[in-house]
Amino acid sequence: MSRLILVLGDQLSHHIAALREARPSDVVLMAEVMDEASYVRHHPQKIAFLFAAMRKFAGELRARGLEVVYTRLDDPENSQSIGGEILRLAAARGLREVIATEPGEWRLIRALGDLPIPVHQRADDRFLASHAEFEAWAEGRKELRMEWFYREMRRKTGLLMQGDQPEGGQWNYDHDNRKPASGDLLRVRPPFCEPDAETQAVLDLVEARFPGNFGRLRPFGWATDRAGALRMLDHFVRHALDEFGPYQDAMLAGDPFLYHSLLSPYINAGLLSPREVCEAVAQAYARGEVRLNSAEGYIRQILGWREFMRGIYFLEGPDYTARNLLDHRRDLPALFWGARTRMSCMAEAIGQTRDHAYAHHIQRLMVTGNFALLAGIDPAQVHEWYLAVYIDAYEWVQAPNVIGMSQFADGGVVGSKPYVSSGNYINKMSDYCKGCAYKVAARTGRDACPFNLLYWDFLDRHRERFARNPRIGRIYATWDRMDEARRRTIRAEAADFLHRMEAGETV
Ligand code: FAD
Ligand code: DLZ
Ligand code: SF4
Repeated sequence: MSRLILVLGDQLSHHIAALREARPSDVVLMAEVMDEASYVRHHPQKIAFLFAAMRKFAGELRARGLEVVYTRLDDPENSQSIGGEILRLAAARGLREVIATEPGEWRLIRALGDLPIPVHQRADDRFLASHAEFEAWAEGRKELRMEWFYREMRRKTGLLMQGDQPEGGQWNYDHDNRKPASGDLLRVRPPFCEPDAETQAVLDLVEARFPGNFGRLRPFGWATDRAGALRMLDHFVRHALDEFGPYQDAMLAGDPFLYHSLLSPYINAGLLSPREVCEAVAQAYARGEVRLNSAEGYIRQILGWREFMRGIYFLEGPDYTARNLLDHRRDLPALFWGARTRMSCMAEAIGQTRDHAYAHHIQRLMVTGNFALLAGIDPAQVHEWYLAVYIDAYEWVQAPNVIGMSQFADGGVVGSKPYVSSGNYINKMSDYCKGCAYKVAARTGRDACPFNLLYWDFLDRHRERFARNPRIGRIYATWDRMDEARRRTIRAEAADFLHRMEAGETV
């Protein structure tokens, strides 16, 4: 009996569980549908990347002898939902069973489960830790901390291990990292993949169908197939990995990528496997081409953070994205959608997001995320923004990063303290403040850096919650040492800033 094999847009791997089961008589379904392309207003480059990669992957499957039914967005028969396309194909071909790989979002897991046809959702074993392994690790722990989970994963995979000991004697070399960067004319930029005819056709489609979405569609330079993604990996390992560690937290005006890998879109969509990326990095270290603090730092991001975040998303359940521990209610201001701002750090991070559908981790966490948290923005709106604007954004990874790590809306499941800072941190790690209309050294007054005002205002508002936090509580001694008049000024100026921002003034 033939079965329907479902392959979603972020499951573009020949080794994905559902495809491993495919028999010659089965029919593979891939579908471009409006439901997926519009559950948030995705950045045009994100839609174009996925549609182009889906079309090319369908071609590869056919070349391997599989029958693929591929629905294009403009197909007049398109029901515009994954469920609708499953039922349409099943009815047309008399298929009675669906084999799928578990989607990375509760919404779609439920939608598949609710269909009036049996859908067998196989475990997505691209991830190195299964749900059961993560649950077993989390069971009975008072706090879930990435570092402990990461060590388990190092032991499990043997990556950068000498027997049962970590390479070099330590698990983590971050004390050698976190340096600010300076302009370097010799820095090699990531390759730009010139779109071929198939990608051009997708770009035209996206331009016509998603005209109002935030973000520039062109120039579009992402790879859209496995061969291209492998070239990106090779380029990163050769030209950027060695410097990745020291400069992973640095930010520079006009340099959106620094030494970052830009591999997240390919890993998340299935074009690269997390394990092969980690192995390529470990091998470069073994060949003596890159320093240990860079190799370890990079592998920790994938083996540690990426797997940990996915574990949290599935452990915490479908209500996770609705959490709002700090009861933040303010609307996301227009500057997140590109309205002019005088804050040069925000203009840089949001500008490159508009142009490339990309910002690196510290920009997401310590610039835009930090601002949203300090300003008390509704985390559901912050969540929707991040899910929309980044090319690598899928709920399983984006939600724990935003609701948990960045907005502290989950009450400390992901992190033990909120990631907040005044302008000092941004000034230390970037050159943004030099070109800013505000003065980072000014704590109050007309030119005071908004991060300075909002930082103290945030801590003051949430004193009851954070004063006893062992990692942040001591900061209240500094606040208490300020005289009352200064504290009143900070509160009043922060309120004025937020008021002007809400009124749509350029801030
Ligand atoms: P690099 O700096 O080169 O890092 C290497 C790889 O490590 C990445 O490709 C990624 O696979 C992994 N990685 C690093 N940090 C994390 C992390 N915190 N969680 C999961 N994987 C990580 N990552 C996404 O893939 N999708 C998202 O939607 C996403 N949203 C984020 C939102 C916020 C507020 C924050 C703070 C982080 C978010 N991240 C997200 C994590 C991280 O910022 C991106 O993975 C990274 O910037 C991707 O660029 P890169 O490939 O150049 O990463
Ligand atoms: C993100 C996305 C978009 C924009 N479009 C499609 C699509 O048309 N068809 C499809 O199969 N998948 C798409 N995706 C990826 C899904 O939204 C993703 O599989 C789920 O969010 C689960 O991670
Ligand atoms: Fe950002 Fe403040 Fe620095 Fe301006 S002065 S770039 S607002 S941190």
